[in-house]
Amino acid sequence: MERYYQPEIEKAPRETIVKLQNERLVNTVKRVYENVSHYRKKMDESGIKPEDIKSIDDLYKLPFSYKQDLRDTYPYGMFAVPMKDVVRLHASSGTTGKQIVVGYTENDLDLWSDCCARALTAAGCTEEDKVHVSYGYGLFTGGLGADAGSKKVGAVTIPVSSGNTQRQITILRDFGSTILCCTPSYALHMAETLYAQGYTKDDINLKAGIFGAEPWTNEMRQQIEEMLGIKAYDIYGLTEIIGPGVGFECSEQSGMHINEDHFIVEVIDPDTGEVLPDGTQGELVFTCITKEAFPIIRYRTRDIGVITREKCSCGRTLVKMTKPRGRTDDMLIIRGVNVFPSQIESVLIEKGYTANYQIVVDRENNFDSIEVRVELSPENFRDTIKGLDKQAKELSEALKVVLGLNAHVKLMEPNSIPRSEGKAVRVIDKRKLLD
Ligand code: DLL
Repeated sequence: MERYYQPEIEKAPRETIVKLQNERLVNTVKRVYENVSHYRKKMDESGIKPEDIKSIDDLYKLPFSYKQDLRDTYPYGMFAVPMKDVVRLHASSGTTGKQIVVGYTENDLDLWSDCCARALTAAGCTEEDKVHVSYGYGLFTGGLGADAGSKKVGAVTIPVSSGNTQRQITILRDFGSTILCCTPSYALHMAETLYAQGYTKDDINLKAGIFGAEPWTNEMRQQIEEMLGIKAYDIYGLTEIIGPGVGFECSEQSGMHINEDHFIVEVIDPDTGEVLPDGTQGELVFTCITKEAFPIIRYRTRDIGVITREKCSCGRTLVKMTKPRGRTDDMLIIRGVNVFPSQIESVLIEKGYTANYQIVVDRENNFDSIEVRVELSPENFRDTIKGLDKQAKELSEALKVVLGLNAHVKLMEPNSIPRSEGKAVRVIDKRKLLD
């Protein structure tokens, strides 16, 4: 039996959703124009006044927002309420060293937990369940987002956070977790650790998992489902919009319903910015229409996908998006952490290395690894092994500060990284992440 957390919205007739979206968009645009100088300036430059936006049909007239805007206004320049009304901050990687920061009011946290509660409920979660959250807690939105959704549903929340896989397995077994929330690669890693310890799916009590924050294939879904004896559901989101729960999968497991009463989705041609018809592949763009502290307008996610309004067997009428099919930029997601090659490059240059480097990403035993190969120049070459080891360690530590990840550093002899005649090949991603 299909469960809904807010059936009045999730199964609402199209007209109801459009009416909500129209009202909410008009209000949001007015609010950001009045309260955020960044939007006022951008709208003035494009000759758009809030009164020009009368319904969602006018959305295309508004200027896009980009990650760069968050950097330019860092840290709080795009907040639409005074700081006294902000009760939480989250952050995620920017394209260089600095993180991008987003804020939430009490109401924002509440609607975010509703979005996550819809996702959990669609995966079968009730107040009888024990939700094991292994997304990281902290500035990353995964942990606290899933946690808040579980609290709303009234389930037992087990806030394990990420890491220490042995301990995760002990908790899964001893506490009888029934729903697992983590990245799909970590779910597989946990499954393998479980079997390596001599257990099987019969030794745990899981029935479902809600996995996202990184791309994963349907083959991976099958593997996870078989090993853990569960149904594995996808969940999509990004810090700039709210965190997890922008979209979530239902029993049909064929794409994610977007919480359209809070976020308007558009698909655009990434080159021209033109809005594309439903069913066409393009870049996903979201507009927040209910958030108070950080209501971003027409945010270019860089995620490539397709949306469809075909009837879904689950009964929900909310529009569906496919699994993201890649990105229009070079962002990598490693163990759920967003990494831009430019962040690595800035560290290398700051530490006096040349820009001759290569990033090799791999996945072994469902655990992502990242190796940064960097060429030494005659000036920074130390000719003792001890000296080289020390140098590699120092660089790895500097990278960890910026990326929040352990990267293996391999120092290479001068001129040993292949030069390309065209664009430099900086990233070698050996993982197979797309179907
Ligand atoms: O990853 C939020 C999240 C947490 C989503 C937990 C789901 C579960 P960011 O760190 O800002 O936020 O990364 C956002 O991750 O633009 C996508 O490229 C990618 N991404 C998120 N969910 C999925 C998914 C969180 N289900 C970026 N499939 C997004 C593929 C995903 N990619």
